[in-house]
Amino acid sequence: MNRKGMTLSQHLTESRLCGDGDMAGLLTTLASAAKRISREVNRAGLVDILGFTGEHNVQGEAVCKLDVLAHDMMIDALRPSGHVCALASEEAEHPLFLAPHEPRGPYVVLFDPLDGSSNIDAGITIGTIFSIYRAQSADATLSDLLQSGSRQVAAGYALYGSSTLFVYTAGAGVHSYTLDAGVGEFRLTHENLRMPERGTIYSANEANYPRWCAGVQRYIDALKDPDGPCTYSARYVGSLVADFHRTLLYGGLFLYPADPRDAPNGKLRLLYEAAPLARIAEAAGGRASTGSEDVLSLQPTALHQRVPLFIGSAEDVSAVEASIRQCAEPEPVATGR
Ligand code: AHM
Ligand code: MG
Repeated sequence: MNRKGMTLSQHLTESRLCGDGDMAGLLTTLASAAKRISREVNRAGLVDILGFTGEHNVQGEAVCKLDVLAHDMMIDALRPSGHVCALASEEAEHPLFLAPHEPRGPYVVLFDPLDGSSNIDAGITIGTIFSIYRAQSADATLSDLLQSGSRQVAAGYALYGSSTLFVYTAGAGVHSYTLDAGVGEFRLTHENLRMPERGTIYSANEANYPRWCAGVQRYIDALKDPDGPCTYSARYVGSLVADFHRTLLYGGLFLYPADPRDAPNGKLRLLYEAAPLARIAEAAGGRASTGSEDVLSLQPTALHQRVPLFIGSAEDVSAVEASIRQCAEPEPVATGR
């Protein structure tokens, strides 16, 4: 049977996702929210939802009207779904714990409702990233939201670009679906995606280069060395979810290193961005690192914690880690006679 083109619900039924909750139902809920957000993103210029609200979020960033709309749509879809007991959003300072009288399920979901906000008004690709864990009990607490990325039971994203895509992993492979907007269905376009072991693209905001550590600078210099093989190209959308999706398909490295002036702990958020994408990268054969540790091994200490991020093809991530390690090691002392 040609599986390509099957609907998300058909594919979820076939995949027989196991666990003590209705993971297929939760993913369907997230896909429905993505369809609604996609519709708003598509017509954003026609209605008054471009631009800023005038507010700043917990990270001090200016909030866009579409950020708020996407956040509300995610909460409105997930809260009554019966699949979750707690939610956390990059756009909200505090998590939402469902009350006992609300329909509660075994999962907690953390999400970035609209990643790449700075691109919204220019019609450039943006997305929604989500991360799913199992809670200890329906009376979830903050510790259920602060679990290490390795404990994620599923993760994924929706991409609002030239097509609307839905990508997820629930342990067995990474699958990608394209929205057939005419009929309102996500259809399978890539099953069991594998990231190339090495790529030829690096992706970074290179304006920050002067403030990267020597190991990262040296690694990027080597990729551009005119006397080297010069096999790499640079691509940077400025929406993590879009830069990651390209890296997933074509391979290479996305990096957002720490920057002592503007982002001493990195810019990207561990729980809403780095961990879910790390989960997908690893399920597709890639890697994600802070430069010295696997992202999935980190134990979060705060909901809105940031991390440096190096994510992509396994060999590219290991190579930049090696360069960082080398530069951190003390220079060998000359031992002349
Ligand atoms: P956002 O979630 O508020 O949009 O912020 C995160 C975004 C990422 O999508 C992207 O990789 C990064 O910030 C871009 O940062 P910069 O503009 O510094 O290059
Ligand atoms: Mg983001």
